[in-house]
Amino acid sequence: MRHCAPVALALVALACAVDPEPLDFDSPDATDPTAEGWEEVDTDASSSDDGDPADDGATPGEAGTADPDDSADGGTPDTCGDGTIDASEACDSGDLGGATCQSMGFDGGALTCDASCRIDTSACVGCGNGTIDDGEACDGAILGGQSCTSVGFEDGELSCADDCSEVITDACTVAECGDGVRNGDEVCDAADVAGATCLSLGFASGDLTCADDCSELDTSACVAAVCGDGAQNGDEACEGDDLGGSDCVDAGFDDGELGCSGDCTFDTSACLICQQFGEDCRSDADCCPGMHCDAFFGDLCWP
Ligand SMILES: [Ca+2]
Ligand SMILES: [Ca+2]
Ligand SMILES: [Ca+2]
Ligand SMILES: [Ca+2]
Repeated sequence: MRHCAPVALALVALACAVDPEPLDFDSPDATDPTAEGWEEVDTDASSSDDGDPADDGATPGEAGTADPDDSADGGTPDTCGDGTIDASEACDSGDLGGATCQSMGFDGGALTCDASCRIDTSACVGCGNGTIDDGEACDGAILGGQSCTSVGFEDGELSCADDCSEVITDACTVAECGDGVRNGDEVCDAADVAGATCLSLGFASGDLTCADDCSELDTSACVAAVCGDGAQNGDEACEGDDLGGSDCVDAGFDDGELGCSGDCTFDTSACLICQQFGEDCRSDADCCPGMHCDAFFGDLCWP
């Protein structure tokens, strides 16, 4: 008997003296490896012995009878893996102390005991196991890829019902024109004009706003670009000295001075088609300003 070995001699005597007790395990009830069996054993252990030495058969249930004795001794360390549920253990190996997935609140599945003698519900099936089982809409934080937006809302936090039967949309929000946030099908909402400005829309200045029904941007307060307002804006290529950063090369020429006409289009009359540094030439006139046609270098434009 395992429980006899580790205890002190005197205790061995006691334990062994008590051993005959498990007679009860021979009865139909006692063969049940359930919590009831435990209680019976306790009672047995405290009662005097029946004087039945024939009952030393080492069944798993019987091994369990040693634990109450051990804890009473206070001298035997609990050992996870010995098949006996000690005081500090919720289970041991195949002995789950009568617990089942159902008793742990699940619908079914296989309850097991982990290597640290703790109940392992990972193979249980039902609400709360962190897996969406058949018949469940979700399970805890596991929403199966669903979100407020996927179920028809615009924003917010989707959650799962306590019984896993459905997702909870209480914290989801709907798009509403006037809430100041561009959501749903809205083009804009109040001051949220999707990053656009009067300038980005081709106007000279002004404040861009949003239509009351959020369906479109309101440019009524934008100031139209006018050729003559002193700035290159709107569809204008240029205005006055404001060439919008362009030069003759941008306009397709080799060099020269780009200008702006009175109608805000480019004036390229001072732009030049000419040979640039290192290009062939026949006379100085072929070369762009600042260079001459150098015979020494084989008739190439040269500074
Ligand atoms: Ca144990
Ligand atoms: Ca589940
Ligand atoms: Ca809105
Ligand atoms: Ca202008």
